[in-house]
Amino acid sequence: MSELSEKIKEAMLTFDQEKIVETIRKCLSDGANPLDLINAITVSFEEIGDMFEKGEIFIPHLMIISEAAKNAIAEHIEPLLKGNAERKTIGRVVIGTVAGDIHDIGKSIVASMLFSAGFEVLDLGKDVPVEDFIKTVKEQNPDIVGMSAMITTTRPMQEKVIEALRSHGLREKVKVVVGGAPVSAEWAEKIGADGYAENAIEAVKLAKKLMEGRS
Ligand code: B12
Repeated sequence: MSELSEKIKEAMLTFDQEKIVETIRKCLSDGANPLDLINAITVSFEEIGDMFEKGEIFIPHLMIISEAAKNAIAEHIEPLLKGNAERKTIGRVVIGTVAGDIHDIGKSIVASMLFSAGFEVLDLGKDVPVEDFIKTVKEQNPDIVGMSAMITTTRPMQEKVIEALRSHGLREKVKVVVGGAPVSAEWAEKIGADGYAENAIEAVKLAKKLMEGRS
């Protein structure tokens, strides 16, 4: 674990929201690069997730930590990413966390990074029903649909959306990218997605690559 992730994990384990937000803010004012900071937060969350799995911490703890991290990202990190954005739209993305799944921190980071890379991003939020993905694709005609799933039991919803795109005759019109903790390149291939990305930086690279050849 890097020094940055250690620092953030330590703050997270105080379960003090102000302390968590302040630590993240301070890392930035001490010169941490926003992208490194996002990576460090992700690594800290992995450790926190392991502690949760072992029964060392519980849902209320996770909720306190995730709310603080979300606030810190929205208030202090995202403005930096968006501020750097050179606004020329290179494609339109619809993104959301699949039905039954309320994890949205990673999805929102991916959405912000895509925005800052020049994509127009329509974020449908979390717990998004299959029909909402379909309706939005019909109405907004995006280039890419991105789906996040964080639980093994919600992962199959990504496949359901792809099946629904197919049955509505929309599958050939959009590229589909998937991500989230239980998602892998193998899974993406199995369900017929066009790509998988492990993190937000890779997600941007993937989205740009998928735009090649689209008009
Ligand atoms: C925070 C958290 C919560 C918070 C979520 C708050 C929020 N607003 O998001 C709360 C407390 C609400 C929560 C609830 C639950 N959680 Co939870 N949670 C986590 C935790 C600790 C961190 C997730 C996180 O935000 N990580 C930080 C972000 C930055 O990383 P990320 O999400 O992975 O996103 C990155 C990549 O995955 C990728 N990515 C993400 N989405 C997308 C989308 C696309 C298109 C692409 C290309 C890439 C991409 O890029 C992102 C940025 O780099 C994880 C542990 C873990 N290892 O992930 C457990 C974890 C996901 N939760 C888990 C569980 C079990 C639950 C609950 C079912 C618990 C319960 N019994 O109620 C509930 C689920 C409720 C529901 N119906 O959704 C399990 C899932 C286990 C499994 N294999 O299925 C995990 C893995 C913990 C564990 N080890 O047991 N949780």
